[in-house]
Amino acid sequence: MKCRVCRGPAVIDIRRHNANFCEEHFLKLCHDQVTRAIAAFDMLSPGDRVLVAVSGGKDSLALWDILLDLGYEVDGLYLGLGIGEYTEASGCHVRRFARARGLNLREVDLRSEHGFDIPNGSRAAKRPPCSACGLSKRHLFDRATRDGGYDALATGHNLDDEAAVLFGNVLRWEGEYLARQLPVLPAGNGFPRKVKPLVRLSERETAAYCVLRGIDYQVEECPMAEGNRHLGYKAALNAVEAQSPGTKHTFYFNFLDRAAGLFRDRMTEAEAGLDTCTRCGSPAAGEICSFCRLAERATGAGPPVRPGSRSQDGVLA
Ligand code: Q46
Ligand code: ZN
Ligand code: ZN
Repeated sequence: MKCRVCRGPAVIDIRRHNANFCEEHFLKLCHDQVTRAIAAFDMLSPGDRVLVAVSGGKDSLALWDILLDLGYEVDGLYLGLGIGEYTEASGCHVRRFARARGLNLREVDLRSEHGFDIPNGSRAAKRPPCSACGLSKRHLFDRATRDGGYDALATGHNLDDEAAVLFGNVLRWEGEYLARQLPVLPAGNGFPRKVKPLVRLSERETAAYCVLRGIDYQVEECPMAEGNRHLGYKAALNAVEAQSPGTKHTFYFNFLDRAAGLFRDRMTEAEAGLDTCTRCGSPAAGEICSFCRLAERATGAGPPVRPGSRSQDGVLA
C-alpha cells in the first residue's frame, strides 16, 4: 500500500477517495479538508475567536487540534452531563488535552449549575435522554458562545453524523430540520454563528487523525445512546457505503447543492414565530424556552431568572 502523494508506505486507505496515504500526507489531507469546508461555506474568517464544543471524543478533540493548527484562536467548552462514569472519563480526556497544550477550557456542569443531570432530568421530564441532552447542549453551547463574546461556535459533526441525520430527516421529510441542516448557520435572532468544519471528514478519519497525533480520546460510547435511532441510520448508511464508497459524501453534498434551498422558507417561518423566553431571555417558541421548561420539570422549580440576560436556545428542540 503506497501513499498517493509520495509513494512512501501508506498508513490508511480511504476508499471514497480511492487512495492511500502515509502519515504526513494523511494529516495534511485532514487539514486540507477542513480548510476547504471552511472556505466553501464561509464558516470562519482569519482572526475569529471560536468556541469549540468538546465532548472528549475523537471528533471534537480533532477539531480543536486542527483549528489551532490552522491559526484560529480557539477555546474549548465542556458540558458535564452527569452520565456516571462516562461523563467522568470524558471530562478527564478533555481536561488532559487542554492542560497539555495550555489551552483555555470552559466548563458547565448541568447538575451543579442547573440542578439536574441527563438521566434524572429526562426521566422527570418524560423525554428520551438524547432529546433532553440535545436541547440542553444547544442551549448551553449557544449561551456560552454569546456570553464569552465568541464569533462562532464550532461542533465536531463529521460526514457520517451529517449523512445519518439527513437520512433520518429525509425518511420523515422533516422540512424544518432539513432547512437547518447546513454546515454553517449564520448568527441572528439571538443565536450565534454555528459551524461544522469536519463535514468533509468521516469518523474513521477523525479517529485515525487522533491516533496519529497522539490524542487520547474517549473511546466508549455514551451508555444512553442505546436504541437511539441515529445509530440505526448510521448502520444502514455504513452498509450502503461498504458496497458503494462515496455514497455518504454524495448524499450529503448533493443535498446541500440541489435540495437544501428548497426548504429555506421553513427556517424563515420557524424564526418568524420566535419570542423571547421570559425566564432566561433566549429565543423561544413560546413564553418559556424549551431548556427552561425542561429544567422546571426536571427540578420541580426552574433555573434562576437572570434579569436582562439574553441567552439562546435551539429552535427545534
Ligand atoms: S451524549 Fe447525550 Fe449523546 Fe449520550 S445522552 Fe444521547 S445525545 S448519546 S451525542
Ligand atoms: Zn505520503
Ligand atoms: Zn429560557
